[in-house]
This record gives sequence, C-alpha cells and structure tokens, in this order.
Amino acid sequence: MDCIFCKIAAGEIPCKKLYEDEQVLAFYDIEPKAPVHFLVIPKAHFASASEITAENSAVVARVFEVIAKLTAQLELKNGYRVVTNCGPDAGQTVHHLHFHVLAGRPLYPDMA
Ligand code: DGP
Repeated sequence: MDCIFCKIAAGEIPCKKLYEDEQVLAFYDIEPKAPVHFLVIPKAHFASASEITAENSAVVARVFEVIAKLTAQLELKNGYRVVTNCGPDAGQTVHHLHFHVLAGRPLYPDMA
C-alpha cells in the first residue's frame, strides 16, 4: 500500500521519533503549526477515524495513553490540543489515522 505513514511506521522513511511500541508511533510533524507539534499514529492502517469500530478501538485508547505520557514528559504545563482530521472538509491530507498534538502557544480561537 502506498501510504507514507505506513512507510514511516515500518522504518522505511525516517522521522523524528518521540515514542514507539508495538501498536503506536509518535513523531514530530514535518510542517509544524505550533512550537510543539507531533503526530501519534496506530501502526496498523486505518484511513481515518471513520474506520474505528468496537473491534479495533483499543488502539485509540493506547494513542491517548501515549499522548498523556509524552505531554507529561515534555512538561506541556499550559496545555495542548489533540486533533484528528477526517475527510476533505477537515483538510485531511494523509489517509492514515493520526492524531495531531499541538502546544507551546495559545491555540484559540483558531481550530488549527
Ligand atoms: P492532515 O492529514 O491534514 O491531518 O495532516 C497530515 C500531517 O502530516 C501534516 O501536518 C504534515 C504531516 N506529514 C506529511 N508527510 C509527512 C512526513 O513524511 N513526515 C512527517 N513527519 N510528517 C508528515
């Protein structure tokens, strides 16, 4: 499958890695929209959040565990935003489920 995040998860394309386990990978976004901007992805391919079901949703809980761990390690004491873009109106460009974690500046009122 020609999916850039599958290739990053497989180690075929380099990334600035923050965390990895069997299910999940976290790495810095190549086009940061905030002083801190990283992505957390399931290694398994889901095109978007629309493919989450009762059978496969455990990995989403794992993603949020990793987000809690990393944001604590990075000492993001002023808070952070977690975003997943789903479909064209949301501006999704990479069709592999990913959660943006943005921090390091006030993120309101924009929804970036
Ligand atoms: P979106 O699909 O709009 O939710 O955003 C996809 C994000 O993925 C975008 O912020 C840029 C980032 N991105 C795209 N290609 C790469 C890549 O090869 N490496 C990294 N680190 N980030 C990427």
